[in-house]
Amino acid sequence: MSHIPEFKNFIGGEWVRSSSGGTLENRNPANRNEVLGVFQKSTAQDVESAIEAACEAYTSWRLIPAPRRAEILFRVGEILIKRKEEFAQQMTREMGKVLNETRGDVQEAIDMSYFTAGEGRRMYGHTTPAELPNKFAMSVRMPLGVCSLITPWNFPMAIPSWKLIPALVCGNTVVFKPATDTPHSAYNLVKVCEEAGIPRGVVNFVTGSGSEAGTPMMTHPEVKLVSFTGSTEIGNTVSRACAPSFKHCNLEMGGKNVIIVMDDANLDLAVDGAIWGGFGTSGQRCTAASRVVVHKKVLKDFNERFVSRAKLLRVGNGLDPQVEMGPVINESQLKTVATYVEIGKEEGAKLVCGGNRLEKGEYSKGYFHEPTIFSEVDPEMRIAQEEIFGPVVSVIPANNFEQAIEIANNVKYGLSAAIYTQDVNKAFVGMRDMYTGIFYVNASTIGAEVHLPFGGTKQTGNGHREAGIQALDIFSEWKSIYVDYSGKLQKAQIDHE
Ligand code: UN1
Repeated sequence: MSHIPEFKNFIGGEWVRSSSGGTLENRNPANRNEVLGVFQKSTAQDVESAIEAACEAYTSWRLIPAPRRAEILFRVGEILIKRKEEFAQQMTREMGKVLNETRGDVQEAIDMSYFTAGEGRRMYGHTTPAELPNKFAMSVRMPLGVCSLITPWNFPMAIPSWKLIPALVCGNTVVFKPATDTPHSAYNLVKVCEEAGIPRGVVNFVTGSGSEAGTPMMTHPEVKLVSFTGSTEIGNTVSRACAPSFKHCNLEMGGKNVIIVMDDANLDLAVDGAIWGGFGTSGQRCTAASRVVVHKKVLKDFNERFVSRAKLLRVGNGLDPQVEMGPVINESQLKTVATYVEIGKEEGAKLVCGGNRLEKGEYSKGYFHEPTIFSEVDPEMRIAQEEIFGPVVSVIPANNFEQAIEIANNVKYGLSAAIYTQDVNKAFVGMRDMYTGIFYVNASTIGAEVHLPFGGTKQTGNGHREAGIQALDIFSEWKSIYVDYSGKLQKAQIDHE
């Protein structure tokens, strides 16, 4: 048996074992017999130590000028570039998505490092005239303190970077707990932070399950903010845990994203978009296009092309350059997909592609599922309403544009939506009327860029936006400052004559 490496927690600048003495295996979802490493099975006590270390480091980190903090973060980007291929390979091994996509994931962390490092020299506040003579008024951003970062497995380096890098540039310190399925990519990012010269205790890293270790991340009095990406269900728990002590909490949760295909659409392009949006990352993106609302005039044509393309998709181990779709993350996710396929059938939707787990030959050791398409889906069906997070797409017919928009909006989530049309007027109505945080014209629902705000409406989020300069609003608080240099008592609103 080959040697299985052990990875430790990172607390106060030291790589340490969990106080539980236990470890968790990290396995390859394309081959569950392959153990990639063992990671610490952390306890609440480990998390508390991490919070204390973060708290101590905060006293000096917040005083380092933001441009200096940003220089270190720029170095994070430089190191990530050098190690992009290695990290992408390791990411494909630990979570299955194809190499091109894991390269993109690492690239997203690089983009975030460079973009946010620039903010170190901006982080603009305002100066504004005061209403009284010889008085100066301005607003500045200040850090919050210790931030808890809880991240998912589908973008195991990109999403942590969306939280970590802006948190640090603003002067916060962090305790970071990645998803149990993807500790290795998170470890790689933390290791890079150490190598880039981030001081001890500024970034603390604990692995393990949320139910065993997560509570202090949401309840400890020194934690000022919890930043969470994951399911709406767990987001609800996080939100409730934060409420009694009024901790800030930013939540990025589920989606039921939609592509609208109008009768004047370039159908080849629309099919490309539906394939990429529906089956990229095996449908395991918050932004995945799990619904396609198609104008009835082009429905038959669209369905034929969409199904024939989906049937050609090569499913397999993401390390193989020929493969277009990898496995899903784990057994439980595979069961969820199978359950929704059954629900779709029972609801009377027409299964026109896939529908089965792949189990034979090269698939026997992994969590593989066929690209699956239901047509003739009623917008009220559960498969058209609930997030599946797997390679299952529902095609929903629409009689006209207005109905398409109505169907598209009629879900409890509001992350991403897209329209394929050649009609500029319809494109603009879509931009205005789709109540989502992200909207695409003639492009699929996935592939947001780091310098624009990312997040959604309704049950997708709680009003925040990550990425862009908007992320600074999550990781800092405003302070308004008045300097009175009149040498006498001046009363705002009252000394008005
Ligand atoms: C997610 O699925 O949680 O826009 C994030 C996209 C990617 C990020 C997805 N850049 O699809």
